[in-house]
Order: sequence, then C-alpha cells, then structure tokens
Amino acid sequence: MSASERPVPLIYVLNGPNLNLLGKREPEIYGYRTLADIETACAARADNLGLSIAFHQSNHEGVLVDLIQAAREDGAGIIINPAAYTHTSVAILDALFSFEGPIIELHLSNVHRREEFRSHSYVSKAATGVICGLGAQGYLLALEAMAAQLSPTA
Ligand code: CA2
Repeated sequence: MSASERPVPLIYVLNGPNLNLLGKREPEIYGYRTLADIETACAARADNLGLSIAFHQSNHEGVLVDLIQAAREDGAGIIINPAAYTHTSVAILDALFSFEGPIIELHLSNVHRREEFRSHSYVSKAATGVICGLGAQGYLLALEAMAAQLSPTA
C-alpha cells in the first residue's frame, strides 16, 4: 500500500473538567494558552505527523467514558488529560483498560511538585506513557510520541 492510500490514524485528545478555563484563570499554574489555542496547535502538529485528531473537553466523567468507548471504534490512540479525574476515577481507568491502542496521559503542571494527592493517578495504570510539567508543549510532545508508538520502525 502506498503512503497516499494508507488511512490517516485518528487520535482522540481528551480533556477533563475545568480545562475549558485554560488561559482564563490561574495562568501561573496552567499557562496563558487557551484550550482552543492548544487544539489549533495540535491539529497542525498532527497534520505534520500524518495523524488526525478528535479533540474534546468535558466536565463530566460519563462523557469522557463515552468518548473513550468511541475511540474503541475508530481511534488508533488516546491522549488524555483527565484533570481532577486523574486522581479519583476508576470509571475512566476501566474504560481505558478496554482500549487496545497506545494511551498517553498528560498533565500541564508537574503534578509531583504539587499537593500530595496529585501524585497518585488511577489513569497511569492504563497509560503507555505519561507526560507532565511541560505546559501546552506537552500536547505536541504527546502527538510525537503517539506517532512513534504507531510506527515504531519509522
Ligand atoms: O496539570 C494538569 O494538567 C492537571 O491535570 C490539571 C487539573 C488538576 O486537577 C490535575 O491535578 C493536574 C486541573 C485542571 C483545571 O484547569 C484549570 C485551568 C484554568 C483555571 C482553573 C482550572
């Protein structure tokens, strides 16, 4: 199959509660970029890497579970910033366990430098890899890591 015939892998980029406030509050922790800025940058980087993205944010645990289940149908990989659900959600963990492709857990802040409760992640039990503390750039690094995971010999 030639490169032009190969289907473009779809990566779900999922964002949990309150991340819709990015760039609008607490910039000293989460930076000045809005989630819309991050989505635009991700779409451009994905295009360069030969990937496509389905970018979503929800404040609701069940919606995130539904999106992870949708990724089982047409997703090649999942990049997820589960936000506060990182530290609480067995439902999201169980949904991720049902996904067969690579999963990259991502945090804007370095969760290990913050309150003790942020150092524990349920999601990490299902993650292929974890990126934290690199701000919005972490999303672009996650896409690069995803491309490498999907084409390990390229
Ligand atoms: O560092 C991250 O990306 C987090 O996933 C962000 C979560 C936090 O609960 C995790 O421990 C680490 C919080 C997201 C809240 O985002 C806001 C953005 C702007 C203003 C207020 C909240």
